[in-house]
Amino acid sequence: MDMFCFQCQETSKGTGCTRVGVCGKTSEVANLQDLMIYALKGISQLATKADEIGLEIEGLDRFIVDGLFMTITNANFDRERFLEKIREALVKREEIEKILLEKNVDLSNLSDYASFRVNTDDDIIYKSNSEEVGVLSTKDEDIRSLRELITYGVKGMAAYYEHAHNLGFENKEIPKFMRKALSMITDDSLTVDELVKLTLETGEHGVKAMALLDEANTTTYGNPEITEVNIGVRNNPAILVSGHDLKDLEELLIQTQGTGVDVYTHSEMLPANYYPAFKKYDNFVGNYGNAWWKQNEEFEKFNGAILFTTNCIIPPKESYKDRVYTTGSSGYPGFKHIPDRKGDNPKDFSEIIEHAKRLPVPTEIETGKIVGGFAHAQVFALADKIVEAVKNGDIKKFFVMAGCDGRMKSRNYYTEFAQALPKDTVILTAGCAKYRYNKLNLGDINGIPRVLDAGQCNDSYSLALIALKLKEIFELNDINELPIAYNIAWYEQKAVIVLLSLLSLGVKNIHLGPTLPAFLSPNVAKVLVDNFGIGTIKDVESDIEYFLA
Ligand code: SF4
Ligand code: SF3
Repeated sequence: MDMFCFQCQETSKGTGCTRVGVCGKTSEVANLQDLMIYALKGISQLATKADEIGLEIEGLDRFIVDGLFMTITNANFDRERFLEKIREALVKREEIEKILLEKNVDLSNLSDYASFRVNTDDDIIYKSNSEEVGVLSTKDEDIRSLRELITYGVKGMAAYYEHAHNLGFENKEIPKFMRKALSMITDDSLTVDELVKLTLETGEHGVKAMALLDEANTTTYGNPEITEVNIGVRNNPAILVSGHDLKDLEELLIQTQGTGVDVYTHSEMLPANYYPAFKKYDNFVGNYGNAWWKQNEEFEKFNGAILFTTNCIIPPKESYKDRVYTTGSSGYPGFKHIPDRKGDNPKDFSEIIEHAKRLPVPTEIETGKIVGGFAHAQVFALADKIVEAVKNGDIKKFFVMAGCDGRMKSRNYYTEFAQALPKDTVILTAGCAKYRYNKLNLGDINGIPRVLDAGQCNDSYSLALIALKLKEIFELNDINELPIAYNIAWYEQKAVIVLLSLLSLGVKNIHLGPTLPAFLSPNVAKVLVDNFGIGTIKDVESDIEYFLA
């Protein structure tokens, strides 16, 4: 075994990637990511000591959040960036140690997480390969399962927090919880019950992180509104923006004004089209293509420059790899990386803009429009209409089908499921899962589209707010009494925090597919089934029958 990773839905054989990632991650990078997490756990052990005496370590929140985000599936494949970040982690650790010693905190019994030393790159690689660093170092499979469930939830939380932080929004409680959780999962004395409790607490903080991001996005860019998004192309050179970071998109839109370069969204950046603040840019054309896993084909045809602000990156084809750029936590060896902001100054996108000018215009792959923008404020504005349709029986049920898309054939299920749903049902979606059914023209009910897209996976919070609002309007005691079924598709770790957040809000009977996570041990899966009614998908016909029963 050269590596071990089972954090995403496409893990090899449904059990774990052991030679190379199905995602294209090399064993070397996988092990460096493990060491990155290991170092962050050590930093968190020390930082929680600082938290206990009310000491704030400057820049630490950002450092941990960014380190976690870099290890999310398909975010960063760049060995050099991990080596650099691990070196920085050790410097950070020493800084914290020094501060704690000055305050006479006892550091005589530090764990290996908080005290391991590496001097050269060879040392780092050697350490990253050692048995104590990886996931399998926890021998008890239930403890391992809960530790990883919490780690992946915290990674998802970090992604949400980073976007909010980029817009100048903070809630110190969230990174403090991340440190506490990362530190607690290194504690061998914790029981399964205590870890289950920590898992639920992770969900509670997931809700807080999503609420913070929602506040950051809507305060900065306005509330998403119903929008027809163009999916065709114009005749100018262009940049295609993927990933989830709205601040990066905004700065790029400002810097491309008047340059003759158009900007399009790809995959999870599509919902940027729904924000009022971005509509004023006349070079912001619309969306090109589909979910992340189709990028090989679509980037080739786009012809222009491509910018990744976050996941999901897949190993590139020769035909386009020299015109791809990354920024933020994302990275890939050979792609140019656009450095972070310095203070209040925006990122400098001039190189990618100049590059785009020299490239051919995009090849049209489809024409027409898709409709979205049904985040909470827009849905609340339509509440009367929706409530009336529910009361008079025109809408019988809502299906939350949020989450991720992926390349496995079994995901055709979601297209077939959407097509087979009775005409008196409405799909509530968020995340790149939508690409399985957002171009199907499923019609409307009294003018309400049958697919309501709230936005990115990051906007799943909207779906929870919509459910809570309906509960209030219908004067119900329990969110589970609503005519809402949850059939969620997952792929990476942001979907894990969405799931834990929904559980913490009391949502039951969520179906998760196309398969249950490999990191759930049978006993941990049983806890989720017994307490929350979590299930997985079977086939379209019997699942629809089940949900409508
Ligand atoms: Fe395998 Fe997924 Fe881990 Fe990539 S992220 S190595 S595909 S489990
Ligand atoms: Fe998609 Fe990667 Fe998860 Fe943001 S972009 S939902 S998979």
